[in-house]
Amino acid sequence: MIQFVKSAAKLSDFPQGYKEVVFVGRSNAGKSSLINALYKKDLAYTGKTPGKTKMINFFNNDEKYLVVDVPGYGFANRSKQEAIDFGDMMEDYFSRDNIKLCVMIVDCRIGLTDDDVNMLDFLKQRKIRYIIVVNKIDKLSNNQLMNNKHKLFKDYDNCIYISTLKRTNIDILKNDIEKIL
Ligand SMILES: Nc1nc2c(ncn2[C@@H]2O[C@H](COP(=O)(O)OP(=O)(O)OP(=O)(O)O)[C@@H](O)[C@H]2O)c(=O)[nH]1
Ligand SMILES: [Mg+2]
Repeated sequence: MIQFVKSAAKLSDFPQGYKEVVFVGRSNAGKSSLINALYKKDLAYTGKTPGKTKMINFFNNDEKYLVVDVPGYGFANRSKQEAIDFGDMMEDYFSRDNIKLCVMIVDCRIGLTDDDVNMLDFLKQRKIRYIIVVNKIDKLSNNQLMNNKHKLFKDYDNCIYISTLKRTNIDILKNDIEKIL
């Protein structure tokens, strides 16, 4: 069973003692929707407007590991103060050593943004395992998707292509996550 633990914004409030899988990506890429598809309907807040997730949300999966939903980066409407807080919060979050896997969600129509690439560099440097999840494939025809695979994702070999909406490849991804944790 999966259960909400808490929302937190600073180091001293983050839960301790569990392994974690964290879902990162551009605002609106579908992080919270994917968590709901993988674990339980209506667990995390989702929405059409970017910036839905504001704090870091922790969910406990069967006492085995925590599932972590974070706000998206690249959210343009953030105020300056909010942007600073966001940076501090993420820095605090990633300063801990219990993060076993980072699932990066990317929109199949957009590809990896500079923020995504920076994040990947950071993960490699910290030796944190990651999976790149290319989401919203229901929005493209097979031809368009093929094209984007060649154009946008050719440099990234460990991608899994999914649709959260249609549940395409959700079970495969879940299996991959559980294997690592
Ligand atoms: N068509 C389609 N829409 C999707 C898919 N996954 C997510 N969405 C939609 O994308 C929008 C954003 O989803 P969220 O899950 O809230 O995105 P997020 O990455 O958590 O966004 P922030 O919390 O703002 O960082 C919602 O309107 C979702 O319904 C998908 O696979 N296909
Ligand atoms: Mg969200």
